[in-house]
Amino acid sequence: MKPQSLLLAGGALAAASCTQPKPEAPRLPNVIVILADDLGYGDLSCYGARNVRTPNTDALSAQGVRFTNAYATASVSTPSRYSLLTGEYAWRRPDTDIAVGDAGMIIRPEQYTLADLFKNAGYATAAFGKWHLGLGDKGGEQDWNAPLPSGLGDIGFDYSYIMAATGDRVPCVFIENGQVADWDPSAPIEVSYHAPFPGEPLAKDHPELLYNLQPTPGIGHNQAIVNGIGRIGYMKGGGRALWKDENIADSITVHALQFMEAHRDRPFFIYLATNDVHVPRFPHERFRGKSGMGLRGDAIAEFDWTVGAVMQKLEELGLADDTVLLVTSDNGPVLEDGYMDQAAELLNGHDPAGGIRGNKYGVYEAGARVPAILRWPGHVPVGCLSEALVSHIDLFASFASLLDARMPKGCAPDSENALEAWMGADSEGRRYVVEQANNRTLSIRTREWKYVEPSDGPAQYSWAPGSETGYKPIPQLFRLSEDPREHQNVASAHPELVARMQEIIRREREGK
Ligand code: NG6
Ligand code: CA
Repeated sequence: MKPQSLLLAGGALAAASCTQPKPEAPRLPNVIVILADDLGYGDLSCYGARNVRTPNTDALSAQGVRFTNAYATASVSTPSRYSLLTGEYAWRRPDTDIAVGDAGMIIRPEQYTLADLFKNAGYATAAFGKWHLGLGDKGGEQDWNAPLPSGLGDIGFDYSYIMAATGDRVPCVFIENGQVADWDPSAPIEVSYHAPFPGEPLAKDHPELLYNLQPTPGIGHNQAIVNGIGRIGYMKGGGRALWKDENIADSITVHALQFMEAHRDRPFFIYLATNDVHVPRFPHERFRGKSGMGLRGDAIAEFDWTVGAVMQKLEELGLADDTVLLVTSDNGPVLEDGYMDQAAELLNGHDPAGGIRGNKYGVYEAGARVPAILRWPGHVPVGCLSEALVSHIDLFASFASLLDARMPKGCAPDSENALEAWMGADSEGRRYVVEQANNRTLSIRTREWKYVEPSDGPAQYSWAPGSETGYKPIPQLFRLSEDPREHQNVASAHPELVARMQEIIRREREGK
């Protein structure tokens, strides 16, 4: 076992060791991955958040390992989730960028997924919440009023209760096991990402119907209106199946809790992808005002509630010690993301990026460096702070190792067994991590350095004012050990290092 560093109260780094407990239970543990949406590196109190309190997540950190160098594979959702669930870098495929709401299944049934891995090891498997990886055989042609011809059941999930894409994209309904939940025969659903439906009011023409949230003028979210909120895409019908944004966290969480209860007697794998804290941020009434930062901060409180509800259910079921619980995020934070929710104006000293540079969409550290906390009593050190370099890409092979499961040839090609690091026993982790930005610019993060390849993308996306992309036509190199905020591009002073980093990217692109 390698030495670990331990963070003491007050943030001081002490040269102590995390004591690694001896594994005992032979029973395979349940595994729950709670994946937040757009939750930044600094958005939890245990990562230094101000104004909002996240006691439930903080408690997990006190009982397990909290990572300071954990990475999603991308700074946006679809590629990040694709990689987590398949163990393949999303940029290897052309169709893994931010998906429209009626995209067809991006993960193909013949792919071996993380859910397949658990299912074949005898687990009950389920997915809840935000999906954003497409449904049905063919994009744009789904019949939302009938069972979808392909779905999560084909890629290893026994049960699913999901949103097809994101909260801001139609269709605004939950899909349960491949069919619209609470489908309303009196209001058949039609969805289009091309043309509006005659007679359906659009957000861009009817601001008076947007009683819950207004889109930022000139940016988008101005097509269909559902629950007094403008969306991306056109939609008709839905009736009683339409979600109410303020109830989304409850719906997702309650379904997950029910699944836990129903499968308490056998190991289960749960992929619980919250809608919090993605736009439109519209948490339930009981979280309003909790953060003093408006809707975004209150959505963080709501996210923490979900974490607490899962933990409480585990305790109730007597499973708290037999469960690996990982809490993390799909990508970094964004403030202005298309709705007038005053996320930036109300920060009041809070830094969603937790002191590092960047945001969702972009190349800098806060784009893909995310909170990650892993709890598994008796197996991972308690209250441990790990600086190991870990990436979601390795969860696949690491869980395979945990289960002692065989992986079919060719599956999860980019995933490495980093179980020791994820369990807090290896304080080094990966030699380097690959990060992908929204336009597929790749970066390499080593323990000491961060390299960003040249890119001809825009400095800012018109639809995310306030966020920087970091795309530059020149190589960027930062010495993170001295310049954690990536302020000083030292590429020209280190041509050999730049060449080496570029070579790593070239080899990764070629599949090594
Ligand atoms: C953008 C959306 C943004 C968000 C993002 C995907 C507009 C103006 N902006 O195009 O609101 O949905 O896509 O976010 O449409 S992600 O977290 O799912 O990657
Ligand atoms: Ca996201």
